[in-house]
Amino acid sequence: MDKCPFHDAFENARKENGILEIEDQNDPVKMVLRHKDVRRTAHNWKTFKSGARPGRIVVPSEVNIRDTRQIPFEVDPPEHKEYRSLIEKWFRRPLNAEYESKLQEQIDRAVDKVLNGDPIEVVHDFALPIQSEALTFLLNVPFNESAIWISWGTHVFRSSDNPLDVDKANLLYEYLDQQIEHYSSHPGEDLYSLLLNVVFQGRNLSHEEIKGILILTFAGGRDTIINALTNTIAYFSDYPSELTRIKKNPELIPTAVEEFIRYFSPLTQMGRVVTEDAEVAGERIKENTRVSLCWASANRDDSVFEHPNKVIIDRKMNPHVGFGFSHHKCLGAHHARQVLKTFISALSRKVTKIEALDFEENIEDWKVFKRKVGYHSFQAKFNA
Ligand code: EMZ
Repeated sequence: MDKCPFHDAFENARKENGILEIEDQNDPVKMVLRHKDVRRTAHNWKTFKSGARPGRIVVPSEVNIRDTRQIPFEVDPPEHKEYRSLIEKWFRRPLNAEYESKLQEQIDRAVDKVLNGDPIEVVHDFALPIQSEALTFLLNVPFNESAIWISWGTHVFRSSDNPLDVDKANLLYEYLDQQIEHYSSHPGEDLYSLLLNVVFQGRNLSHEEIKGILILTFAGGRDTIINALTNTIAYFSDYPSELTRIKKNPELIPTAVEEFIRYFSPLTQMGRVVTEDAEVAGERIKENTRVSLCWASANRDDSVFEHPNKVIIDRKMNPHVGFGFSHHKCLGAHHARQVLKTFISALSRKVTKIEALDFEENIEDWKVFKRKVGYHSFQAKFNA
């Protein structure tokens, strides 16, 4: 039985108007819902910019809780490309065989630990540690650092009672200030040292720029990966036969990963600020207002995906936008894909059955739409 479905929250609005407006801290957002419009709008950075006031393109807006610009995602071309090229090679390291085997060892160990038959809480005691431990490989810093990050919980700007938590954000900021300081006198083979030494427009990066890149590295791949891992568990608890199918046909893992990213769409949307009066999906959009690219809606567009509300793990054509689209496409995508692939591989090799016992859904509620992004908690039992 489908106990853990992820419904399409936008079907009617996408078919009827293609645009859905939400209120967000007196700075409304016109969400772009159709796959074609999302891609077109993402391409057009001159009219729909990312380099606005820091925090404004995020929904909910973070302008009231931070001043630091996250780089490269809050920067437009041509500077965007210059920043991105400094770190692109580093973010391709997850494709190396050595990185893959380190991940596999880590995730195999995590899965072995839950196989004793006792129920566990997946979000905090399984997905969060896996995400944080894997992040040590992306930064290439000591494994033990993950213990600190785990203590911050599932999101760096949100806590259970506050969606925009300044105190929490400051934990990360202070931590990064210390780390940048530390590595400036102890250079090594890590991401901090790389950033401290690169040359950008004939100079070194400033502390603030380095921090902006690191905040994004910590924040962007956190709740998104945690939700993707938990949701995958939820899916296999409903469809154990699909896990068996993958066990018999591990070559299905890459298409299964893409399909989960499409179906779960861990990031609902990302905003842009409009630089001149424009029109999207027949709707007039005024200068200096906000639009958003709704990845979650585009990924269920039936003019692009056949049976969009079904998980088809061997889906052939899958032009999903779960990692964004165009020049701002997710820099951490290689890492995220490897984590998910390794995770599914470990589950399929080691687990026969996942029993969902109890859970609390995490619903984004914007009044005009409600969307399930994952779980606040998920109790489950794993049988070897
Ligand atoms: C921002 C964003 C990046 C934002 C790709 O997404 O992730 C959100 O979780 C953060 O709150 O600041 O980093």
